[in-house]
Amino acid sequence: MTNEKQLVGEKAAEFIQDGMTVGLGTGSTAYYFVLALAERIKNEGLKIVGVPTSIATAELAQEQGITIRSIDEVEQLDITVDGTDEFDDDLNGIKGGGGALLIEKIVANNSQEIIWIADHTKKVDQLGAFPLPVEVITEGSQQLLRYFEEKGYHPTLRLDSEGNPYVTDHKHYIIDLHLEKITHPYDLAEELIHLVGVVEHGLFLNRANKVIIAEDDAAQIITK
Ligand code: ABF
Repeated sequence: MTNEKQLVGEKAAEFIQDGMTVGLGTGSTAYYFVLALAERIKNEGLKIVGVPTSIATAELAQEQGITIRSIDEVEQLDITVDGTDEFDDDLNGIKGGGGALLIEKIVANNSQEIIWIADHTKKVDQLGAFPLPVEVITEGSQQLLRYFEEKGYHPTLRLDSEGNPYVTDHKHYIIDLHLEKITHPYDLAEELIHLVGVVEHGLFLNRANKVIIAEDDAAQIITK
């Protein structure tokens, strides 16, 4: 059985051209993209600047010999390749299962093209089965939990492996909303982003241009 994550990661690396500035995603699928990109850089002498979306990806890219810059050290990105937790037919998605949604969204917002790479389990008819991550500052996070509880959003404060609150690269907490179904994602995104204490949420709406997904052991490209 082909490793779907590897298949789509390697396919995405084929879209990268010499001289590009490339957003490097986070997660176990983006891992394979970074490896495949590093291989192309080595074998073809490509001049690439990578902009990582997390500390973990920055470390991986450096280990692999990829030149990296922060988002503020580059003008604009040509392509960002990233994983996703869910995506629907409109190529709207939920991201942030890996805790990197804030920089992922900043990098995505500054990219000409966004390609998501996903195994077949990520394609859904309707967003929401995957808990929606909401990145919040630590101060007031209990108040936000109560607010989401009262709204019936079934919130949980994300914990780390030791049972302590999970802390993002930028020292925030994440509240996951177990909504099951998200019927009006644009309305929900609008509500969340205006709550005091919310830094960002994992609804990535109208951003991805392509999704590369593995189907029958082959990489399929879905475009909007
Ligand atoms: C990342 O890709 C995160 O936003 C998302 O959680 C992750 C998907 O993880 P994986 O590729 O490991 O399934 O961008």
